[in-house]
Amino acid sequence: AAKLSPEKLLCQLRDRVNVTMIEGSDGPFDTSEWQQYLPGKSLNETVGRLGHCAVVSSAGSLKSSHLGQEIDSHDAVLRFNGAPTRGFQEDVGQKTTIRLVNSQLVTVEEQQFLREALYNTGILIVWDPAPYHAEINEWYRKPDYNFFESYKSYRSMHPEQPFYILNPKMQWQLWDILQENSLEHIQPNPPSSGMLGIVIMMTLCDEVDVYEFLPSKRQTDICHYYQKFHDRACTMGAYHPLLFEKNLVKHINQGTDEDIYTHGKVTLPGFRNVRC
Ligand code: NCC
Repeated sequence: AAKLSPEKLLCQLRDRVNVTMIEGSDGPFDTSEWQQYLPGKSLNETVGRLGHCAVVSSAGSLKSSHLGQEIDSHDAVLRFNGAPTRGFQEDVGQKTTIRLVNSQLVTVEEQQFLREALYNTGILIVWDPAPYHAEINEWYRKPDYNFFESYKSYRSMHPEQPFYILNPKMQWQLWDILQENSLEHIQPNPPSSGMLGIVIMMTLCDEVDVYEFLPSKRQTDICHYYQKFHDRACTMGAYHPLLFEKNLVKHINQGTDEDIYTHGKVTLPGFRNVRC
């Protein structure tokens, strides 16, 4: 497979990856029960048109980065899973506009998820690994983690906080593009929360700065900036095709290599600024 030019790749991402949230009119969610739980407003209506956005990976290399002020200067900031800001503002900032969480966290760590104040800020989006190109109905019957009850509990406790379920079709549309643009065979597992979050922000924003997804000179085996846990797989990937995701993001980066080295920063255009 020959690699596409960065311009063509951006067009493929724009035209083939459908970033949508589950709505009350979608298949198994079109019941009167689900209408009570799904947000009334669409994500687009909730966030409006966003200018400059930041995506903050959870990598250990954010430690001692002093990127907090720069990150907070963006109009909107997306963070992942249980990544905290309190106590880490100097390095990661304090603004959280969107938090993307995986279904494992919502299910396995349900007690913390329902209790910790960390999750009460900003807009929540949960995603779950679906079978390859499955219809919503099939996925609904056998989700990877059955997070639906926990989702409903959270919605009952925080009815005013927007909380969306990512349409699972997106992950495989994105995976196909990753595979087509890689020379090797990629394990058939969905992209990481990091890669999904990047593409979500590219649909909402004019421009997206991504921090420490491509590691800077601070690269480390420490998994997260908020934990003392060492594992190389966090940066290189094990279950998720992280290495392939990072190669693709490097390919479409519009910033400089210097920015990657010093800030772990990549700059990507929003899809509305991509001309095909
Ligand atoms: O670790 P995690 O990811 O929450 O990190 C969020 C995203 O940041 C990027 N990252 C992280 C660490 C690192 N050293 N380099 C990075 O580039 C990745 O893009 C990553 O997606 C996930 O993707 O949802 C993941 O979630 C965790 C875990 O479930 C949550 O943190 C909740 O506790 C997974 N870890 C385990 O299951 C043990 C991880 O594999 C993927």
